[in-house]
Formats: sequence, structure tokens, C-alpha cells
Amino acid sequence: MTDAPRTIPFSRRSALLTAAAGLTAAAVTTLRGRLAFAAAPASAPGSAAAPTGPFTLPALPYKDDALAPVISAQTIGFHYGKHHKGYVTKLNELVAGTEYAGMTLEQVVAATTGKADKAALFNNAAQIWNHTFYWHSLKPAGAGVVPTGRIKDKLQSSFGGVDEAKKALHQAATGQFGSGWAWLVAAGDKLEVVKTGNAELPAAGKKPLLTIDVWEHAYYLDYQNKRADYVQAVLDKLIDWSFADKNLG
Ligand code: MN3
Repeated sequence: MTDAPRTIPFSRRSALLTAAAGLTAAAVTTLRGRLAFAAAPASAPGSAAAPTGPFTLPALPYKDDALAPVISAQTIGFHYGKHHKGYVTKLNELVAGTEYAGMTLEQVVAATTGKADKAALFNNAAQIWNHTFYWHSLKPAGAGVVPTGRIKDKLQSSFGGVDEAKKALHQAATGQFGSGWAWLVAAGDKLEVVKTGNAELPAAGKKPLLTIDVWEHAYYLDYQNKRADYVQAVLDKLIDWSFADKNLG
């Protein structure tokens, strides 16, 4: 689960989601393909085994101990190896034999957003996407913690500086009641911080630049109930501003 390419055009996601109601030609570009997901293995005819495709678990962009001590290998083992993987397994079960089996991950998210009767599909598809985006929002210690270039300028003009942007992210991450996500997003020319509950993504028109997972499974083994300490450590030592910069497009 190492050596995945880091350059991932997540930045097109919002446009895809916005356009996705009609599944436009642009939306047909598969997130699977762009993430270099493995091809679905062929299942034996008549096999009663649980479906193993079409969705697969994307590789972690670093080794499972690369974020330690901020995020331990044990946390990654559960968070990536059990939770993230579990969403993939569940989604494959849910789409088996349905129209969703032929869709990209982004298309499943777009087709099920806001539909109460499709909540299970949405939750599992969105959680796969969110987690992949989260892993890429982090970088082994020291590598991306000082923003430069366009993202630095935009943090300055939108928040008044990097520290202020980090404070806004910290506030969103600790202020989210229960499970959810804190996001840095681009809304037109400005950057904003938003929080979402459970598997929800930022609203259409707000392009995700980076995210912090604030579900308890993201930090409880390392920080127990101290979500604020986890968020501060991530912001100070792991957050990858260069990923946000790439996602500006
Ligand atoms: Mn999580």
C-alpha cells in the first residue's frame, strides 16, 4: 500500500458532482481510472462469495507507519485496513446486480446524494471518496506543513494568514458535533472552511482542497477523547498544503 502516484486530479470532483445529475461526458471519466484502482477481478461463475468489485480500495500514498507518531500505524491499520476497506466491501455488496455497478464512484455519490432511500449507497460511496481524499491531505511529518505559492497567497487573502486558516480548520473540526469532516474548500476566488456530518461532502460549488476526518475512529486509539489535540497535531505536522494547492486547479 505504498508508492501510489500522489498527483490525483481530485480538483475536478466538484464540477463532476455538479454536472452529475445527467452523468455528462465529463463525468464518465472514472475516479477509479484516475486513481489507478485495480481492475475488478473476475468472479467464478456461480460463485456465492461476496462481490469483490467493481470498487477497490485505493492504495495508501505512504507506508502505514509514515504518519507516526501523530497518527500511529495501529490507527492506520484500523482506519484504512478496516474502516476504509469496509466501505468498499459494503458498497460492492450494495451495487451488485444494480445500475450502480456500472458507475464510477463519483457517479454513485452524485446519483445518491440527498436521496433518503439511497442513503446506504451514498454513505458507503462517499466515505470511500472522503477517506481517499483524507489520506492524500496528509503527508509524512515535515513535508508539506508550510504552504507556499498560490495556496499561501489565498490563505492570506481569505483568512488573513496561515495561522488564521489553521484556527478556522481547528474550530470546524472540533465544533463538528459527532462524526464528520472539516474541509478547506474553494468557493469562487475565496477559500472557506466548512464542516460536514457523517459521510456528507461540501455543498456543490465548494471545491474540496483538503479534509480532516473527525470520526472517532480517526483518533481514538492515539488521542482517546482529545479530538482537539489530534486536530492540532495534524494541522501542525501532517497537513499537506501542496495537495490543496494542486486542487485549486
Ligand atoms: Mn474515517
